[in-house]
Amino acid sequence: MSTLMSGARMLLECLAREGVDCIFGYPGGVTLPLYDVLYDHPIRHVLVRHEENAAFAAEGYARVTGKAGVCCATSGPGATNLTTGLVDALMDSIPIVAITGQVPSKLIGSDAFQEADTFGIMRPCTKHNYLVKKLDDLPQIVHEAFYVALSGRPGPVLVDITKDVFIAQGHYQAVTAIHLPGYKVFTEGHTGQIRRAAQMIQAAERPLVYAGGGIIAAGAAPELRQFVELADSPAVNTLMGLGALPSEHPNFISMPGMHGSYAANMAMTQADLLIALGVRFDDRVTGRLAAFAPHAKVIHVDIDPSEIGKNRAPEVPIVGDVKRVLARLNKLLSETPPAPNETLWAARRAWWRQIREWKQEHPFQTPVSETEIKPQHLMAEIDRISKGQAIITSDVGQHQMWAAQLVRFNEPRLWVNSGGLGSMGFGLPAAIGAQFARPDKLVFCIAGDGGFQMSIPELGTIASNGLPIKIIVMNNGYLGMVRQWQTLFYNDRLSAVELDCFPDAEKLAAAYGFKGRTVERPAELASALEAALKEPGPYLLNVKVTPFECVYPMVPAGGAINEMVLGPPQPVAVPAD
Ligand SMILES: Cc1ncc(C[n+]2csc(CCOP(=O)(O)OP(=O)(O)O)c2C)c(N)n1
Repeated sequence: MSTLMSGARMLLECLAREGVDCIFGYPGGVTLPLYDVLYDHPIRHVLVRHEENAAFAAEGYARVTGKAGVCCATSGPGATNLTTGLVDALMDSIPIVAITGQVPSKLIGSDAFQEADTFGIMRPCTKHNYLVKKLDDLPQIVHEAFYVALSGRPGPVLVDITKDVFIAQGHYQAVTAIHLPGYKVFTEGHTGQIRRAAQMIQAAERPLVYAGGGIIAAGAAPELRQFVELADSPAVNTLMGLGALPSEHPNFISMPGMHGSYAANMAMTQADLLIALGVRFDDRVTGRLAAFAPHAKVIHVDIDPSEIGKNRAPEVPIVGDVKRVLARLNKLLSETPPAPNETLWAARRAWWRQIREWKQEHPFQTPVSETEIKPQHLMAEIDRISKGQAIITSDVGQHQMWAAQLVRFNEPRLWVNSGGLGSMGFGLPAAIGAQFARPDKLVFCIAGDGGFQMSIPELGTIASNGLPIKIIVMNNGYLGMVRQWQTLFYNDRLSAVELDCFPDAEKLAAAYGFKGRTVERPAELASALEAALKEPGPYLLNVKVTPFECVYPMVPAGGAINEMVLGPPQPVAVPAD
């Protein structure tokens, strides 16, 4: 007979069996029984400074490992504070299991102290959620939660547990099967469609692989690499897919979309076959949908059937695990080489030539000034140091786009950013989760001065755990991305975007017991970054950059992606009288 244990201990037993080694959370009244068993349990609990950051940290952990990240909050305000992080995970398909405490079951619906309808609130914020009111249900639900979070298209799952369940005593019953009749995951892909796809790939004159976060979620980077080589196709990686194909791979063009490269957007526009792999035809990628990839037939592979045809109807829809589908496509492509066809080969050569020309004509710009640090210069320096190997978490804004454009990622799960929801305040807590998951890795957090100020309390978490995160604030004195839109589309009427009071970085870091510094001269930048790296502990580097730089290329909202603005308007020469 197994040992008698409380519901709280049983929960930890379930988590341990799921391989959880660390949870990010914040305690409260109804989770007291849980925190009491955490006191001497081998699972590590990381006390963050705000529940939103527990969810973001769990995301950081999940994004760099592929395992489910776990966060925990008390009932009422604790649970509602998790919301942004869970929606963020939902938008980016990140596996999270969120545990919340709920008031005792007999008080539910009585407006009890710190009661909120967490189950109702979280319904549209999660892939699935549960309310546990009976101890006997607990193990089945917790194991199911992990299964749902990790299987198919990953996502956040919430388990709301009443206080009486935490306290009740019972025996852990091993869960031997997960049976969810309404939840089906199709992994294999349709054989006939896969064969058709292979034929179309071999017959295409201007193929283009459009690969996204689904490749990373599926662990399909090796298959993708083999596929682009066998298909002899250039490839773009979306913001969520950076690292899916190494930045230095010869077939890699770069990121497409609103701030994508000229070559990537032109290739999307001119391709005759788009091989869309684990992507969702997001509006930031497609621009004006009616004008997107106008000459292309589309093969769309995705594990989530609801993505197929949502924004663009594909000629070849394939519902399946992109790793398995690519493996089958690779087998077909290598077993049946195309018949010799000189006209087709000439067209392919011309396509590659064209892509090389586009890349050379308009690469991403990295201007360097002698008097001011340009934001692009900062990203180029971070790239030089990280060599495509460091974990880089980013907040949201201009710095995020410049980092995505200019920093190389030669492996999946190095680039950690809030893509779909674009949640400011994400970068620093995500770095905490990433560093806990990968203590062996160099972790940079790149944040704007706006987003960083949303996360300052988490410096406490970093300091108390001695996490050697290198925090780089790209400080332009503004909410830069909003300022850019006001400059370009609202006659430069800068409204509520100036951040005129930023703390002294050295003193701020010192207040938490670690080192920090501000740099503003371009000549100091490289050595300041290197000094930050040499420091064994955390480091806060506040980099003052040119305030009024805009991110280019830019596709104005509603524009087609080939209608890029490539740079700032050039001053018009005034004729002399
Ligand atoms: C929580 C949240 N609030 C507001 C926004 C809207 N927003 C997007 S970018 C941005 C400016 C970010 O400024 P900063 O952090 O300084 O970064 P920068 O753009 O200057 O690099 C704002 C306010 C958002 N994305 N998230």
